[in-house]
Amino acid sequence: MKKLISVLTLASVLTLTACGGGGQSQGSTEGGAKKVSLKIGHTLADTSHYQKGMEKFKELVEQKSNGELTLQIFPNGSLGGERDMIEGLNVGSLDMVLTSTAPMNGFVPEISVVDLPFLFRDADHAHKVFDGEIGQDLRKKVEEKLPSVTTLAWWENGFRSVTNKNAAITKPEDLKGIKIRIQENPIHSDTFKAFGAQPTPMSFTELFTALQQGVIDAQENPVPVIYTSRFNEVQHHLTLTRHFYSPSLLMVSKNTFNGLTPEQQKALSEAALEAGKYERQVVQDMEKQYLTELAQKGMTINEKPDIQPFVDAVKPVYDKYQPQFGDLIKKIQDVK
Ligand code: EAX
Repeated sequence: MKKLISVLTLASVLTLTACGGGGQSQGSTEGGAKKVSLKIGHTLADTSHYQKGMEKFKELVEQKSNGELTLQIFPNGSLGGERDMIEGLNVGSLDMVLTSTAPMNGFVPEISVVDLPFLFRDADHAHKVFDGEIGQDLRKKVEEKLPSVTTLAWWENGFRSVTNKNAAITKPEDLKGIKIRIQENPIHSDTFKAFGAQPTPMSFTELFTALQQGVIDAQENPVPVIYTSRFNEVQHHLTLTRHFYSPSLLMVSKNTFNGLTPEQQKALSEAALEAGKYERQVVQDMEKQYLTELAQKGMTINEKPDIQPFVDAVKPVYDKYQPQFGDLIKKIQDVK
């Protein structure tokens, strides 16, 4: 099995290499400047919030660079799962990636403080954290641990909630023995073990098939992901646990970034920040719209579960990770 995994990982990195990093020149603009096309990958559907944010990012990048820069967007995990793409960025075989933070744990353990359950009160609290000093410090930490990566902006995946195939989840005990797919992250694993579930770490690219084949019973993701990845076709119950806030980080390979002119770097950085604000609004809009549509498509939705028993159940998770993250946990909680 180990041999198969290493062959598959090698194949993913080679695929990324074939796509090439460092930007690809695409002739010249009318003014004679070299045009550069940048490849950017993500795992979600081409109708998702990530995709909408990237289409806005592309529009802004072209506008701010006077046509010198453009993006080629690769959705649906076509360049691999998030860990593969982070690896590709790190080895310079991919220009840019938008990834949630959970799979980054293996590269930058410090960032996983944000993956603690029930850490963020609401989206406003999360945005204040990531747009402030803490968010900047976390970006610096990523760049220290991944020296061949430049971070551009915090975007958003959203608050993650649980879906299950056969029965509604109303209290932690309902998760006892349930095989639930989680992202590759130890805090996520400890959280669902604390609920009594059997967490199965898995790349997003394998998730729909695993649900369809019954290899796993349940999964957890934000509402826009559940809708645009059609999980309602293989999951019948949604409970708005909103147990993790899932931020996303937009990153560019340093090799690519350093190959741009200062004006192009400014255009890319400004566009990333502006598109991130737009993408966050898309998440909020999609959450409202898609909850209604998921119910219309036949999902049973528990919109107001009693969260306190879930919060009480994860106290041992905080006890375990407090020594690793120290007062940063309280700093995040105290952001008003
Ligand atoms: O970042 O793996 C997941 O469940 C994530 O929500 C997805 O890849 C988007």
